Amino acid sequence: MENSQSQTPSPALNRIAVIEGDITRQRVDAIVNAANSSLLGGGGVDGAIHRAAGPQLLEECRQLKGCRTGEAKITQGYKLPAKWVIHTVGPVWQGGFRNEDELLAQCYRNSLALAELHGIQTIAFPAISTGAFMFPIQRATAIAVTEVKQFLEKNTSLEKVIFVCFSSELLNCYLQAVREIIGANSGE
Ligand code: AR6
Repeated sequence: MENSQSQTPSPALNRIAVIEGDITRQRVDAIVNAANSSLLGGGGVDGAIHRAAGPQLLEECRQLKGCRTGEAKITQGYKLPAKWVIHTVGPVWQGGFRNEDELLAQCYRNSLALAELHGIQTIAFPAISTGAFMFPIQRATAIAVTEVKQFLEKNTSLEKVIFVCFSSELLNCYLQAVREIIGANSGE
């Protein structure tokens, strides 16, 4: 029987990559930081980014006067290979009844909008909220892939969005989400 589904490839296809690695090593225009609302550093990916960027990052972050959950702010990357850091604050998982899904989606939307505004062509995301903030991984990766896909369908300036996974479990979740939501396998 003929496949009745549309054969038109999504414009997101080929512009999304999923890799296992350390986001601080990525040679991209911007990396995204899963920060907290103080923007003054912390553990996890936030701590790694501040360590790799050096103390000037904290100095610039101090000027920003914090960031609300779901919003995003941009700084330079200093000693990082990335020129920019986009800091966003994911929601703390509280069982799913505190608007966590929408707030996480906003992190991706607002980070991508800032990237577009700054002419960024390549951007790497960590799995926002899935560490200290305890957002369930499968649910978080589905939201991440959905938001990036929707953004890429309208945007033409972003060339590559990379999901950087800090574990093979996360890598498998992203690959599955990409298969289910975009309909193709993406990876390197
Ligand atoms: N590269 C890529 N991903 C990483 C790296 C790295 N170097 N290090 C950790 N991850 P988390 P959150 C992954 O806890 O849940 C901080 O203290 C990690 O495996 O960094 O949003 C902030 O200051 C996980 O999948 O961020 C906040 O207080 C993902 O990054 C709070 O944690 C996110 O884990 C934010 O919590």
